[in-house]
Amino acid sequence: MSAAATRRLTTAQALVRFLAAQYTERDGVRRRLIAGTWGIFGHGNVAGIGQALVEYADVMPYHQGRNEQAMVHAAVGHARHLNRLSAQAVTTSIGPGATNLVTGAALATINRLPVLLLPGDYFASHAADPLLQQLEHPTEADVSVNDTLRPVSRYFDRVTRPEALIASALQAMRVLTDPAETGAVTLALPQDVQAEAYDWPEEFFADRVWRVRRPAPDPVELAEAVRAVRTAGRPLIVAGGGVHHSEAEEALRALVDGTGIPVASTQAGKGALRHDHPADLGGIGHTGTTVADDLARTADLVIGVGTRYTDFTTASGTLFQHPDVRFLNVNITAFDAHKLAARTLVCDARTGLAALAEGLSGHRVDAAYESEYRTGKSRWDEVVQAAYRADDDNAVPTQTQVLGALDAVVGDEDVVINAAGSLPGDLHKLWRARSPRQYHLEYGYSCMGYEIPAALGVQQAAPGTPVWALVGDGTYLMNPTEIVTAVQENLPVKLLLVQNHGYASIGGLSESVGAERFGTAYRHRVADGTFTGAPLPVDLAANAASLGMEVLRAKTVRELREALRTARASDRPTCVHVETDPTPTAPAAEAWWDVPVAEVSARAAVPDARARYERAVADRRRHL
Ligand SMILES: Cc1ncc(C[n+]2csc(CCOP(=O)(O)OP(=O)(O)O)c2C)c(N)n1
Ligand SMILES: [Mg+2]
Repeated sequence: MSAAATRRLTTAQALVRFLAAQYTERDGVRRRLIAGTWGIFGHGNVAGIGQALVEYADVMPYHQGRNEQAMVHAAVGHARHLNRLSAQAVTTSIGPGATNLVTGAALATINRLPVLLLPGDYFASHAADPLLQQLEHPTEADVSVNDTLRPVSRYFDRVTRPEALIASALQAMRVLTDPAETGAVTLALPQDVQAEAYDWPEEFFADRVWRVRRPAPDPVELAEAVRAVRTAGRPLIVAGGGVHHSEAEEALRALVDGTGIPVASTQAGKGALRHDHPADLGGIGHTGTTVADDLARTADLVIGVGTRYTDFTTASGTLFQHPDVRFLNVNITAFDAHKLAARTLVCDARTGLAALAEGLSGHRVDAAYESEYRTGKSRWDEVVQAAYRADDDNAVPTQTQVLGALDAVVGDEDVVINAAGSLPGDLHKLWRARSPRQYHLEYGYSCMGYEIPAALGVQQAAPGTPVWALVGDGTYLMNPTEIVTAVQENLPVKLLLVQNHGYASIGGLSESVGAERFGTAYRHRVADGTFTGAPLPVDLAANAASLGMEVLRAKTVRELREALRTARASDRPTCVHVETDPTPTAPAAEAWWDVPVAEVSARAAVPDARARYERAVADRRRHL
C-alpha cells in the first residue's frame, strides 16, 4: 500500500494555497471564491501569512491597505457588487491590527455579506507570554483580543494546531458561500502555528467548488402564500437586499408585470425594479416616498422579499396601519422570514418569486388600485424634479441639487456608494436607480467611512465601470486613507465630497429631539465655551490632493456639472469637492423614526420634543 501523497508546507502557506483553489458556482457561472487578500503586516502575520503571500503571489493577488477596518470595507464592497459570489480575505497583525477589524466585521455580518478575516493571534505554545500587544486575561488564559470578533462573526475559530486548519478552513468556506448564513468569518491564527510545517494531504489543495444553492419553497408554504396574495385587496411588495443577492430582479419584474403588485424598496433593495417601471414606488419607511408610505399605511398584505425589516423600513413599528394587515415574507433566512409574525416562504428569492408568479398566473390587482399608485408615482416624480432643479446655475448648490447634477451625468452602469450622513435619506427618497447594481447604500450598519474603501472593492469587481463614493465632510475626516490605495492600485474611483462643515444629519436630528444641535457643527470654540465660532478652516480638497487624487473644486451648480463630467471621464482617481448651501431642499420625512427624547429636562427645547415623541410613539403597533 502506498502512502497518500502529502505536501510539507507551513500552516500559513497551506491556507493561502487552499484559498487560491476555492470556487463558487451558481447558475453555471464559476468564480474565484477568494479573489484576493488585503493585508497590513506586523509581527503577528509578517513571517506567517506574509511570507506565504509572497511565496504564492502568482495565485493569490495581494492588496496593500492603509487601515484594517477600511480593508474590510473594501472587501465588503467587492462582495456586494458580485452578489456575494466572490469574497476577499483580510490579514492583520495581532492586537490593534486585529481589533481594527471589529467594525468592518460587524458591518459585513449585519449586511449578510461575506469576508474572510485572518487576524494573527498569541503563541499557541504560550512560550514567551506576554508578547507585544497581547491581552493577558487574568482568569481566562485562552482569551485574546480576537475574541472581540466572536459576536460579529458568523464563524470563528482559533487554529491552535496546523492540522486543525483542515476542518476549520472547510467550515469557513461553507459559511462564506451559504446564502442564509454568510457574513464575516474569522480564522484567528496563532503566530507560531502560522510558521509551523505539517505534511498536508494533497487533496486539501485540489480545486473545490462551492455551489451557492437556490432552495425552492416548500409546497405547502407556497400554496398558502399564493392564496394570501390572491385574496389580498391592497398587496405591497417590500424589496430588500435579498432581491439583489439572489439576482432576482427579472423574476420580480415578471411577477409585477403579471400581477400589477407595486414595489417599494429598502435601502439595500433599491434598484430591484428600474425607477421608471410603472410599479416602482421608490423607497419605503422613514426615508421613503409619499406614494410608497401612503400605500404601506393602507396595505392589507405586505410581501417582504429579502428584507430584515429594520426600524427605518417599518418607521419603528408605526408604518403598517391597516387594521387587518398581514405579512408574507420570502426569505432564505428563516430568522428574517418569521419577523412580524409573517406567513413564511423560506427559500431563495428568485426561485420563490418565480414560483409565486406561476401560482398567481391570471391574477391581477384591481385597476383602481393600480391607477391610484400610478398617480402617486407621477406626483412623486414631480417632487424629485423640484428637488433636483437649480433655477440659478451660478448659485452654490443645495445637497439635492448636487444629486440632480450627478443624476444628469451618470449612465445606467455607474455605481453610487454611500453609507452615512444626510445623503442616505436624500438618496433613498430621490435617487433614480437605472440598473440593479447602481444604488450601493450600506445602511445595515450605516458606517461613516465605508464609502471610499468600498469604492475600491467595487472598482476591483467591475473594472471600467464609473464608481462614485459620495461622502460628507464628517465621513471624509473619519476615513480618507484608502485614497492612497486607489492611487497605488490605479483605481479611477470618483469621490464626490460634500462640504457642509459638520454633521448636517445629526444636527437636524438633534434639533428635533431637543438636543439643540449640540456637538454637530465643525466650528471654532468661542469665549462662552460653545462651538459657535467661524467654520473651521479645513481644506478637504487640498487634503485629497495631498493624498494623490486629482481634485476639482466646484463652487456653483454649473461648475459642479462640468467637474462631474470631467471626473466621470477621467482614468485617474478624482475628487469633486463642493461646498453646499445648507437651505433644506429635500422633501420632509413621511414617516417616523424612534429616537427617544428626554422625559425630564430644565431646558426649554425638550418638553415640545417630548410631547411630539409621545404622540408618535402612540402609533406603534405590534404585529402578532
Ligand atoms: C462610524 C460612525 N460614527 C458615528 C455615526 C453617527 N453618525 C451618523 S451620520 C453622522 C454625521 C455625518 O456627517 P457628514 O459625513 O458630514 O454628513 P452630513 O450629516 O453633514 O450630511 C454621524 C456622526 C456613524 N453613522 N458612523
Ligand atoms: Mg457634513
